[in-house]
Amino acid sequence: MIYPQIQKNNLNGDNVFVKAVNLSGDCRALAERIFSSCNINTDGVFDVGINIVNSKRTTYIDEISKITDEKYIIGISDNKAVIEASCEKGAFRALNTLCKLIKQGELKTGYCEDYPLFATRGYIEGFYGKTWANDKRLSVMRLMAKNGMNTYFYAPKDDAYHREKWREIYPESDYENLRVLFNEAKENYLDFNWCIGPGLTYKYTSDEDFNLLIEKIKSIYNMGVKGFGLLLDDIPWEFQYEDDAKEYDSIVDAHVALINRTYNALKNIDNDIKLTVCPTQYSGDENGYYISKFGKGIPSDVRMFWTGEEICSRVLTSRESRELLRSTDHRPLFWDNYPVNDCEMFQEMHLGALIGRDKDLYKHCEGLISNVMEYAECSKIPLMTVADYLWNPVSYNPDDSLRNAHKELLGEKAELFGYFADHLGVSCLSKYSSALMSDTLAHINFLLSRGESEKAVEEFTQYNSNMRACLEMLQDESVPMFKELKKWVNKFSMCCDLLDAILVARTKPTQENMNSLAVLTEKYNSDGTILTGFCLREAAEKTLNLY
Ligand code: LTM
Repeated sequence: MIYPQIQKNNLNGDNVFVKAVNLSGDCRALAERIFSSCNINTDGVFDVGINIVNSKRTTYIDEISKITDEKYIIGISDNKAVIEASCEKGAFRALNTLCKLIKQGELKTGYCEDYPLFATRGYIEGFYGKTWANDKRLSVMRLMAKNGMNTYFYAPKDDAYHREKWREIYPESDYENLRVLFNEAKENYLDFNWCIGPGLTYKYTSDEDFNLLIEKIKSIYNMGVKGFGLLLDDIPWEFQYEDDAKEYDSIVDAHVALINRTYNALKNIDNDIKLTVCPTQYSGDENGYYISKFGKGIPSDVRMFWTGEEICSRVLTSRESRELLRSTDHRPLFWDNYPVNDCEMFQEMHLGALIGRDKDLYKHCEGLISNVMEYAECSKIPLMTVADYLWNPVSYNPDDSLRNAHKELLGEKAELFGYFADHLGVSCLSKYSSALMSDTLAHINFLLSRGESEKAVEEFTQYNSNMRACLEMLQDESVPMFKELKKWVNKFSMCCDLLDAILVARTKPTQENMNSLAVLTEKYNSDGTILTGFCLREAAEKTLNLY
């Protein structure tokens, strides 16, 4: 199985083994680039032909009654693959799929038709905390494009030039970094959106501030960017200046006026510019005065962010999307605050798969943009599941998607990594974690209840030893993801010590062993880093009938 899952997959004939390909037809340079990035040579005999055909077959999605430029069709016979798409973007998606099928040895004769169900699928660097280094940014971009995302938002809260110093033009080196990023996005068919958050100090009645805002946006436009975000989240609800309070009845009127003025100025610069905005009320009651007036007051083609019922929402529903549309005349562009782990979530590490988003959400929203963690390498895991959901939400299976993400990112280390990742599922999506550990303990409990104490101890010993092997593997800081996980690995190490001590106390319940268990429990509990959703000692002690 390849991920994201193909919509209509009839590639179910004979196996086709391909070592190298021979390119023909359209988009040769693109095909060359994709195959070489997957280490597949293009001096082989298996013919890959690309036909750019703009027809209903290659553009129309029945499920949403819409045209897309991302659809593609692949036909495979024993000596060739024929790709049909309406443009390079569709061909890009098809080539990535073909590469995955070849690399995973899953290429079979037959036919497939594929397209995304969510129109806008992407991620936003919108967190508080240390901003990502540019090489990390490029690496995440490439990965997410390969997995079918099509949109990127640049909005790091701790980029001073995005918020506090919004009036100032970027220094040369930061500007160059942005240019590199923008070019990478283009190469990977990601819509690049640069965002500005002036609301901490913006004076709504000041022409000078307005001109500075447009000048700043223009400086980014000059490198070719056409997607912009005006973010009014996390700013005061009160006016900062008396003149503003005199001019406007309420803050929402000032926001609507600013957005309309910005929209008109940008459209005068270039009609192709796309604007996305984030209201100050971006979650909660869809029928509130602010959000209703906000949505109804801004142009219909301005996209509006919405984080759901809460800032970090457990669920995102079609019901609330419909309600928001009724109240604001805008379908939400979901700013999904998962996997972000900033502010009060800083002790959590969000490695679980995306869950709790309605399967038919794509019918009622503009799309979904996932807010990432300060930890770029770790973000790749949940982001891959987001990408799978957004491409094919109907077939999306969180467990399978997560397993695939581990395999893709960690290769042969994936299986052992599962013993650690098992405990990093506590987030706004779920209070529970450690499913593998729960299952193991439940089985041990079952064995004990049948009097099979030796077998139970054996099983617990095996589990602890797998945890230890995993811990050993995680010490390897040459793996960039493991380096980011240091704080949680440290807690995991305490967890391993604790589990061993529980086992020792079970087999030799001496006072000394009991005391040592108490010390380790205290150490584990006094560390604020969050690992697992339940009390370890209690669960294990209960299981082993220690007392
Ligand atoms: O969610 C929005 C629109 N804004 C901020 C984010 O920048 C922040 O990362 C998340 C999570 O703390 N919460 C917000 O309110």
